[in-house]
Amino acid sequence: SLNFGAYHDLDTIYSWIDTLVADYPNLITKQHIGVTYENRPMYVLKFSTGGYNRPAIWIDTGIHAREWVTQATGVWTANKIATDYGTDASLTSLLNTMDIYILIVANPDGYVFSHTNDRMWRKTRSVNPGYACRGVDPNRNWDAGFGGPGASSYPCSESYHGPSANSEIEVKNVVNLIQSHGNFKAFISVHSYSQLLMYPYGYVCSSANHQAELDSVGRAAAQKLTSLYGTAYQVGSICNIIYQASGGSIDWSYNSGIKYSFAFELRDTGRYGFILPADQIIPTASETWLALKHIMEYVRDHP
Ligand code: 0X9
Ligand code: ZN
Repeated sequence: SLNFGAYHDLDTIYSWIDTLVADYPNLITKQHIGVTYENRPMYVLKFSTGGYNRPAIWIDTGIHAREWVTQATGVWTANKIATDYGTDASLTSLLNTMDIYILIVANPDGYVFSHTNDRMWRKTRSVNPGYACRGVDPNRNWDAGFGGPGASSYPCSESYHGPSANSEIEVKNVVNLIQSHGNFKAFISVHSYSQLLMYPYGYVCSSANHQAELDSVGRAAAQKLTSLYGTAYQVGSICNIIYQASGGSIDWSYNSGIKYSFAFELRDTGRYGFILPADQIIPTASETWLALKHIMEYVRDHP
């Protein structure tokens, strides 16, 4: 089986997804949500014990290609849910009333490019007409303050917002799934690095309506995370604890009515940055799981 303490390329992750689904056919299905700019498939894993369109949790990893510890954490987390269902009482009760969706590689074209050409690639791989440089920042492309402060209109910028909201098919595929489902209660987007747990807003620096509740849930989640290895986390709104950034996914999900919208920045704080040594994958995923579980349990208990 897969070595969870190593980084893997897209083909390896995609084949592993098939073996996981085959090993847990009563719990996991693979949904094809569309293709990328370069025509690669995008797959979401759905963890469900039945029912119809149950209230659901969304988790995406790897929207920024070079943030490799996030795709690796997505793999570890999917395996953790599969193996803990039926033995961990809390996760089991959660999955008896809710579904969990995980998109492990949210930016497949960028992820492949980060393996084959440029380890530091961040964006999508779409062509910018009239420019030699490719790609849009897929976390500036959502329909939430699109094109505002904290995004660039210059196509060669690392934070280029793209020609229009949802111009990136990888973003549009997720938007379509979330909207057609219509019953997501939490939306969690996983990035690296900086050790932060954030909630809306990023496109403005004013407080979200549910700021107090999101802050207390976030603080409790971060406390659980820290309890495992002492990893320090900061909690706050995107604008307050990182920087103003428009067109971000969790601002879009929050404004779409998904109250429990959070973004993580996983390890570390800059010693290795995006090139986090593989021996930190399992510790990172393990501590993050405690925070994810706290958020999911809170959502389950506050319907
Ligand atoms: O700039 C970003 O998109 C994120 N930082 S990163 O270094 N991973 O690129 C922070 C964005 C906060 N999250 C959302 N707006 N969803
Ligand atoms: Zn990122």
